[in-house]
Amino acid sequence: MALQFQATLLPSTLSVPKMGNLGAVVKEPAFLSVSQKAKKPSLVVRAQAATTAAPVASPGSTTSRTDGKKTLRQGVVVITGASSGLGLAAAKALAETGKWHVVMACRDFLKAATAAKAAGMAAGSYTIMHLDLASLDSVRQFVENFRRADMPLDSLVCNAAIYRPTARQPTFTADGYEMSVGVNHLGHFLLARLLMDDLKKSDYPSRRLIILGSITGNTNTLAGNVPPKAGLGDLRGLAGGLRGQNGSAMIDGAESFDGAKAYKDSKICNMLTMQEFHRRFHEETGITFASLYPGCIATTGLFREHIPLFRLLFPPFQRFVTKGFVSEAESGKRLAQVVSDPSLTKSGVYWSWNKDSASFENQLSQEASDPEKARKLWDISEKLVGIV
Ligand code: LMG
Ligand code: NDP
Ligand code: PMR
Repeated sequence: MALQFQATLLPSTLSVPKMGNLGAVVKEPAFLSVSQKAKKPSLVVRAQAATTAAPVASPGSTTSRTDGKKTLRQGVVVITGASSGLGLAAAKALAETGKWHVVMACRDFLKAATAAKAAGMAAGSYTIMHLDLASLDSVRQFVENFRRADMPLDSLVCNAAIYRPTARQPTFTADGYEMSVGVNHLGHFLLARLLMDDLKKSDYPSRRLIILGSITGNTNTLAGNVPPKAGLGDLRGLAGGLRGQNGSAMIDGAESFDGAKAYKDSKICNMLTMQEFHRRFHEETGITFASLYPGCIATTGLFREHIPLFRLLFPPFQRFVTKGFVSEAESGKRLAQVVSDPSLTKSGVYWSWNKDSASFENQLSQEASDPEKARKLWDISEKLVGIV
């Protein structure tokens, strides 16, 4: 019944998904998911029924070969912030292997659809679902929608981020938390906590939860010593709710807001969170938890709020002076490796790459590997996102 309803509304270029309980998907009005095959995404959104075209081997089902051997089914990976930069490049790299169906979890639906198409991602190799990490309601809604789509979850990549280097005043998420930490850490913290149940259920041989870190959050490096330096202090600002007015918008409780520091602090939170997940869940679940510094991808949208002179000089500076520059395509391959390379199954690791683009286990700074701080961060974050 629901199926027929959809068929009459969707353009003929859309095919019906073959990955589970479609009826449940169709019933949900807020479900924003579009197939790349849709020629007119707006029509699809209005129809409120679109989901992905069927992947070649439908995710979730183990395909049998004629010789009787079982083939590994297509994995399903959710990547947040896959509408640009690293997330888009990794989505493309993974989708191109044919081994992965990519769920692009993005706040700007049409931007994501356009970006995927412009990147040349094959129709049917991905699904776009709405996720705004600046709203905890949206995070919960995303999880509900993802479950309704009836796909397994084999890997989750917490990649989205914002960086507000020139902001003099804090801005706040829907829940009233300072935006950089709210989006980069708290939104992802809730998402990852909720989706742990789904990762646990997956029968995929190597399930992974990956959270992006960065060199600039690590003060054991030169880059991490460029002012303003990251530092969470005793987390008093976070414990106070990062509200700004009658307290601090900064995690360490500092009086004045510093957008660049807030971003770097959020990256420490990302790296601490990965390790705390590892300590709490790896042994019990076998899930691999990892973080990484993919290199300096100086051309991405991350620097969109920086002054034009910075945006002009930063790429050549990184390319020729620090030599830490990496292209979006190369960084995408690196992240794809952390998602799917059979040799990168070690949990609790912060991956980096050397000049020959070979991965290695990197050392985190003292603060970014402090287990006591990680536990405290976990407890406070649970309260802030409403998990008790
Ligand atoms: C802040 O300024 C802003 O105030 C803030 O709003 C925010 O935007 C933030 O991180 C973002 O930046 C940073 C500012 C301060 O840095 C600059 O942008 C200055 C640029 C000066 C350029 C000179 C470089 C010369 C190279 C020429 C190449 C041309 C291209 C230039 C392009 C520039 C793009 C960046 O920075 C400073 O205060 C300058 C001091 C920086 C020194 C940092 C190094 C400290 C090293 C300490 C050593 C510690 C030892 C660590 C041990 C490691 C062991 C492995
Ligand atoms: P981009 O700005 O290109 O990509 C960030 C993505 O996050 C975009 O898709 C953006 O969506 C999305 N996003 C931002 N806010 C939200 C939100 N509220 N809800 C959902 N999605 C959101 O940056 P990068 O690709 O450079 O960054 C990706 C990751 O890599 C980040 O975690 C960053 O910290 C990390 N990293 C980047 C480095 C670099 O040199 N660039 C170095 C080290 C780490 P939209 O397209 O709608 O804006
Ligand atoms: Mg940094 C020595 C190597 C090195 C590397 C690998 C980076 C990466 N940076 C390095 C050095 C320097 N940077 C030096 C010497 C300076 C002073 C001139 C410098 C400056 C600088 C600025 C102003 N760098 C920056 C900024 C930013 O605004 C970026 C930032 O901090 O974003 C939070 C940034 C970065 N440098 C990097 C990387 C990877 C970034 C940005 C992205 C990130 O950490 O996610």
